[in-house]
Amino acid sequence: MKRAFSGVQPSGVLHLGNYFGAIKRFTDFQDEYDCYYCIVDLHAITVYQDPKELPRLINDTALYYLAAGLDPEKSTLFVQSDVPCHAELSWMLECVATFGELSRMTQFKEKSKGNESFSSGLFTYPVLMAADILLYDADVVPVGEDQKQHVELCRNVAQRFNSRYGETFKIPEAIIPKFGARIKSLQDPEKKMSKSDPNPLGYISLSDSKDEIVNKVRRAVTDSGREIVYSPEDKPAIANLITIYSLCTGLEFSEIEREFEGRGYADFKQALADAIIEALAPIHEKYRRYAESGMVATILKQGAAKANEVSSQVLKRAKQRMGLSLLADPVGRKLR
Ligand code: ATP
Ligand code: LTN
Repeated sequence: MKRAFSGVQPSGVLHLGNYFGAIKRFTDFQDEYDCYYCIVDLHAITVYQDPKELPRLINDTALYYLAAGLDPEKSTLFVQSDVPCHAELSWMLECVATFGELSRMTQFKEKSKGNESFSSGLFTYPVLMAADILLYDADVVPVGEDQKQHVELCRNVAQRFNSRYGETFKIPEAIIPKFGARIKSLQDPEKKMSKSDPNPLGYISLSDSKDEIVNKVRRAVTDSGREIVYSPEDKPAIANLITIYSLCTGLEFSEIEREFEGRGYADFKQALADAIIEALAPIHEKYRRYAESGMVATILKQGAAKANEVSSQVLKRAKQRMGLSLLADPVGRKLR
């Protein structure tokens, strides 16, 4: 069975972009792939996280993975900091990745912009992400559009490692959805919907109540004119809302245009709010059931045990290739 790996940061409450661009799709891979899904808390601390809040955010992210349909019988769900190999391989790969290639990462440029002081972890963040993926010999990495460049960096670093030290890592491939790979902010269709948006009107979080959803959709920015047509160049705000409506209802863009022909933005927004509420209802229900069951800690513990088992083998291989850890692996011993 081929392997899939992906991760989500526990850096805030998950939103519709995380859901349609990532975690909903994770569940689509469960039957065909051996899946590893990680709550990347070590990535989250590249910007300050309140230590009193972080455990709650980690638990909540796990609950949303499960509520979105992740089946712990089929997929391995775990927390990154419970598996020490991630940090260890990350250091080894930092010695292979170059300063130049890390400096070109758009996410780093965006997140560091205007900040006088940011952590060095924010800069080396993509190397830790490469370690996450490579430790599981992943074939595919389902992510949203914004992570494509990071997966590309992972491929480059893995190839460089392989050519320098001998065949060690499998070269993974990013799987980006055709639609919903970049859901935009409801307040600014130039920006992606983001958990770190200081304005909560920009995103619909998976925990929003019906009233909050109605209010956010009603206040979402629109374009000039009043037609509901999918035209991302001329009408980026409406195109974003149509995309969300399509993802919630399963309707094609042309069907949506036909449904709202001759009707204005107000009608469309009402229907969109209803569609989002309907799409999120089963998630809320499942979230509640998992939260009440108290099963999350056990699921994460079992996940970490499995992840430790798999990743330690790959780490051992990489260390041996690099000539490290002679105590654990005497010279000449074949690991594969
Ligand atoms: P932040 O904006 O605070 O950096 P985030 O909302 O981008 O966080 P991540 O944990 O970094 O969340 O991303 C988790 C997954 O969700 C990734 O695969 C990412 O590509 C995807 N994703 C994030 N935002 C969007 C979006 N607006 N549209 C589609 N996919 C998204
Ligand atoms: N960088 C990603 C989260 C992430 C990830 C990964 C995604 C960390 N490690 C490995 C896929 C595979 C983000 O910010 N969304």
